[in-house]
Amino acid sequence: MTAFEQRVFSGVQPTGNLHLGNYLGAITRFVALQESYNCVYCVVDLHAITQDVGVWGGPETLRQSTRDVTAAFIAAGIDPEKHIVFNQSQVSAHAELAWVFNCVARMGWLNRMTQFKEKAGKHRENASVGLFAYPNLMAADILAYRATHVPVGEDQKQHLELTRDIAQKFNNDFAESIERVTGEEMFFPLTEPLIQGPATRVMSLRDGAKKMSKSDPSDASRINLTDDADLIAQKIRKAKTDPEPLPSEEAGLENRPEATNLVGIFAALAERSKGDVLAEFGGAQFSTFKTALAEISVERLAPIAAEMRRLNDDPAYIDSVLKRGADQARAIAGPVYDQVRDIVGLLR
Ligand code: AQP
Repeated sequence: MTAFEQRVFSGVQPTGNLHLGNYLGAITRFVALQESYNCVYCVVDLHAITQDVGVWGGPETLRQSTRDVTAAFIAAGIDPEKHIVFNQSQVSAHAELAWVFNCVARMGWLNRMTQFKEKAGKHRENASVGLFAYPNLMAADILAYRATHVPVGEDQKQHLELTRDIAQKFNNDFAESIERVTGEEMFFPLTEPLIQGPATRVMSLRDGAKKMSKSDPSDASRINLTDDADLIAQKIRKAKTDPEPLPSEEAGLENRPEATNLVGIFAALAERSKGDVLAEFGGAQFSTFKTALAEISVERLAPIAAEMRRLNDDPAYIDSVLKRGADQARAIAGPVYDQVRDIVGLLR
């Protein structure tokens, strides 16, 4: 059995304001994993442009959003001195390997992807080819580093399964060549998703059935990392709830999506279990709970927003982090892609 070096990879799109869902579902996990793994964290700008230019805002906005996500990574506690932080388009192996994977993945596999269905909506024929092939690029992002673990929110689970299918098909299709070139049985690992914690799927504040998302037209549906204390308190005060008081046990949250969401957010921010939160707030009205939730949200997010503002005043520093990270990323992904060329038979 081939032994792979343990490595974490994950990415965030620069498509707009980062929100509490991105923070709790992904970025806090990224920070925690730095203790035990070598990590590669990427601002996936090539993914951002798969949507209409109106969604990601055009060249100036994309440059700014790429720096904003980098600033959020650093402000939340990712250490670019110890781990790799860069933007995807600076490392050409991502796009090159994605092409090879376009030829490995099957149309039928991609046709099943629910994110494409949601994002393309009723205008499937008008969606970009890039949006359809997005999961192949995501597989290339991960496998260019032969990453063994990927921390993501629940919404990315299906894409991670596709990444494993692509790795497996590549390993099978080219088994003899892999053995000849590398002396190993497998070239790509079957990457494990890390979907952990009480907030792997943070829902919209306006609709407990929809995930909190950067591209939701209603700003009131999400808490942005850069919202100030007053705005956070106002959005939480107006968050949709039901008329019942909070239950004292988790079972009482059944069929109460908005209550489940708010309790999950509180638990994640306070680093407590939902049961523990309900033991404290069971029987309370939402008004009381919302005041406590606003307090803890501000306590956790305000220092990050302040640090993001400080970093954003120095774009040259952010760009230098991304450049150094890209050099380090290239040193790993370049040789992996060169081996892929040898395995597939692309002369170099
Ligand atoms: N609501 C969420 N709850 C928990 N985790 C979430 N993530 C996104 N939304 C939630 C996780 O954040 C990471 C980065 O996501 P992304 O920017 O690459 O793309 P996305 O999943 O498409 O996020 P958005 O906010 O919904 O962006 P748009 O609106 O641009 O599509 C991922 O690990 C994701 O799981």
